[in-house]
Amino acid sequence: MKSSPKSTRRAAPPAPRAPYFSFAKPIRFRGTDFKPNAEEPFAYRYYDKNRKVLGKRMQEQLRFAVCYWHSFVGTGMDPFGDASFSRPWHGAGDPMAQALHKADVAFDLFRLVDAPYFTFHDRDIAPEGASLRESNRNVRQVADVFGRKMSDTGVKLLWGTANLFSNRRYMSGAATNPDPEVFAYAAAQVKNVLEVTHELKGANYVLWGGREGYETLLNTDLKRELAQLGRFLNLVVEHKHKIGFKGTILIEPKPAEPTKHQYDYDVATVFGFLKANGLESEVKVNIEQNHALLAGHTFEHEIALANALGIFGSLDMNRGDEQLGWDTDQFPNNLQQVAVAMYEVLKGGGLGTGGLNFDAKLRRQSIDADDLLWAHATAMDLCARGLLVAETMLRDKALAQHVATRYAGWETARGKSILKGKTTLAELAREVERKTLEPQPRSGQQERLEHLVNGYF
Ligand code: XUL
Ligand code: CO
Repeated sequence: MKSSPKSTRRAAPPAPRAPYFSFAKPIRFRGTDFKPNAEEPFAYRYYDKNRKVLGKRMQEQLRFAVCYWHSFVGTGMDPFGDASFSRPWHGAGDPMAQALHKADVAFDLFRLVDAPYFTFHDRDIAPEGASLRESNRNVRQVADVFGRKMSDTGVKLLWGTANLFSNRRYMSGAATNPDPEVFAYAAAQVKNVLEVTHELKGANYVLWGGREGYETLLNTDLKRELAQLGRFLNLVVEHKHKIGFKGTILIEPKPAEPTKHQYDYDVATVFGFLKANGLESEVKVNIEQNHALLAGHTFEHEIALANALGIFGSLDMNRGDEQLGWDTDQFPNNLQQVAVAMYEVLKGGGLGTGGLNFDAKLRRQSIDADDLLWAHATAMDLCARGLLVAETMLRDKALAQHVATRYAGWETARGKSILKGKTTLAELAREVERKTLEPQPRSGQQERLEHLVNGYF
């Protein structure tokens, strides 16, 4: 008996899927008078993307990005409990088909909240294969789909990154692994994602050293590991130039978690590391609010320092919890925190190639599909409101004037000559010894300034 030729019978196209979200139309700007109703449960009250803020459209000042990992990969799992979200593309099934389903839902979310950018790790978008070659092929396949969806929708890539921390091969580090073969594997993985990011016209490429640190110094050659990390970063920068990638390479500081100590501890540490490796004009920082808190800093401190050092790159917007000392990655919802952070961003000249990436995850009990929409849209509106407050702070100039007056002495000939190195330590000492009057302390007026800032809300 002859078997029927396979080519004559084509598989039936998959049945159309029901939309994942209940919102059909993109969320619109309606202004502060907007009242929610059954037809339109949410509208932007502050995020008016075309409104000009300091000469730029709000969309360009804020450059919002949705992150792939928390929103579409995260399952709601915590150290004590299993998945709670039950996304249809999770669980058993063909992993590539699931990746494509996930991509459809992701681009639907971008459309509905009107997010201009997104971010991803290679492992978020496509399944890991049996070999690196296969994994890379999967990533490229999904990236091709992204490319088409991006040109259809106008959504852009804020940054891509490689996941060098989930697989057990990286348990002792990627670039800082005691085994050079793991270093090589990580390099191969980064090469692929950097090239994919370049092809998708990403504005930046991020390196977060999740496992680049140590659990105990007892088994760690710290000096050697730092040298490995420096070499790795140089390789990435060399390859960036070789392929002509014009985006910014960013390091994302974090002091700990998952490891006890991470080498990219905070902005100051990263700057020292860049200097030591001659990369301070090549690489900038992606600062995350919750990471700043874990390092014992405020978000605005890290932004101000990065601006002062000339390495400010981009922001991962989220927030930690006052009582929990770990990376809770909550969606930002504290107006004052956002406003003072945006004030530092604007003072530094804005986001440049960076953006506001919501590296934030839904709480474990927020299990409805629409919770993803609510979380992003409300966070976007809050950030827009924070931007407007920051604009007022900047335009009002009262804070800037206070600071200028406080440092006015350094603008005099005397102050300038000291800074220019025209006076020696001995000369300064002689001058002071000749004087009879002490310098007079002046108030820092902190409470008054805090009151001033409260008035901007
Ligand atoms: C981890 C973290 C990462 C980076 C990208 O705390 O923030 O998701 O943003 O690897
Ligand atoms: Co982050």
